[in-house]
Amino acid sequence: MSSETPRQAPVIIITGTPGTGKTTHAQLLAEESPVPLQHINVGEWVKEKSLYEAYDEEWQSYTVDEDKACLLVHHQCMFSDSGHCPSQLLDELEPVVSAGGVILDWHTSDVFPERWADLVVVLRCDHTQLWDRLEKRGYPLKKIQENNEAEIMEVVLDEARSSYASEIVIELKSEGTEDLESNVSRIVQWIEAWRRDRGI
Ligand code: DAT
Repeated sequence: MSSETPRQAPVIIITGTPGTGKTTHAQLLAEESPVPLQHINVGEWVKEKSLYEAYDEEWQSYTVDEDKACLLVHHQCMFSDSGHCPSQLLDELEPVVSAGGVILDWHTSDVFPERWADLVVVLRCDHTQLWDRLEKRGYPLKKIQENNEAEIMEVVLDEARSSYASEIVIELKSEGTEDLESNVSRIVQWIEAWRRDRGI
């Protein structure tokens, strides 16, 4: 829309299989960013806004209400292929995200409109290390296996690559504190360049 004011700060999606370090990265990035960035943990947002339908005990996951948000069944968005997400979740996020200055932290990225994202970071982790992290989280075996397989099959990376322009998708290793620090400083540099390019 022509009436939209240009963003003063970017929208960064941080995605990855659960346990790869999205929230850890998003928190550090929000602290170190040269511009204020609001960290939105989309899973928490869904819970807070009661956009979920039910809590699935077996999977220890929330099933998102299909009328209220996108229908997510065990991390698979049923509407991702059709591109028609009947989503109240997106409606709720729209005014916040379009203003810019947001980090979206979620294990899936293809439900978001392409125009939202200035940068899509896909975190990757060695699957044995991921297994340990998810075990420590107390996930049921089935859920650990499912996520582990998804990481090996590069499900989240493929999804990001097929949803966004290749030049804005970056894949980053998240296996140790050094990775965390270097990833965040790389994103900070990217934010500085993004602002310079726009004369901000
Ligand atoms: P996610 O938000 O992707 O589910 P998280 O940020 O909660 O993941 O991290 C899961 C656990 O793994 C948490 O105990 C922190 C740890 N972790 C994640 N990335 C890490 C990294 N690069 N270095 C060290 N620990 C990391």
